[in-house]
Amino acid sequence: MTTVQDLIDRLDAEAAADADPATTPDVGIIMGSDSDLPVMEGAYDALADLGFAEQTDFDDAPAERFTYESYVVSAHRTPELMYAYGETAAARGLDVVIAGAGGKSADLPNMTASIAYPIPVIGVPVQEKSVDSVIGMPTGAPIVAVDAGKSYNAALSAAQVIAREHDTVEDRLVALHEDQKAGVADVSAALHDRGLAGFRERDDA
Ligand code: RP5
Repeated sequence: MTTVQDLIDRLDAEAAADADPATTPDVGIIMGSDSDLPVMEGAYDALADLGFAEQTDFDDAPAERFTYESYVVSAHRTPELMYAYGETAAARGLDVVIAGAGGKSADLPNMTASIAYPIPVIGVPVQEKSVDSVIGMPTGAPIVAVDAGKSYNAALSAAQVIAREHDTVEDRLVALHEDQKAGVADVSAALHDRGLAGFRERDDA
């Protein structure tokens, strides 16, 4: 069984490895519990839509240039792991972290933002009641955050950060936006041209 100390040792070893940044995960996704996964899956979806691959082995990068990793890290149950993740983020080659947590004490995003600084952290309140604890940071302690449940947008924001250095990611963001525009136009025309009944039939098909 893997212990918290095993994971901390792993992160420390990876940080010390001085790996080529082209082979390290670009985005780190962390969440307070695996019960957050259904909400956090939007982030995985967006990164997949942008051609990012999941990296499950730090020492064996996928062929895709842009990658992400994910871990469960609980601010309250495994504070040592949260500290280690935030502290090693830069040395492990992460450019940006997406952190999601639920409940009223959703402290993983805000604490990770403080520990990983200046690596940007994008907070995802997993529930509506988590919004205040994610975004409520004091002056001088920044966090970027999305609305409750909007993990897809969190990943788009993460890609926007990476796109400042990588034209390929910028091009993919623009193409995704164009796809969304085309999708709205297609739906708009279908609703108008088929009328409500015809549109519903198309939806049922
Ligand atoms: C938070 O507590 C987690 O982010 C999760 O949203 C919530 C409940 O966690 P579990 O009790 O389901 O593990 O820290």
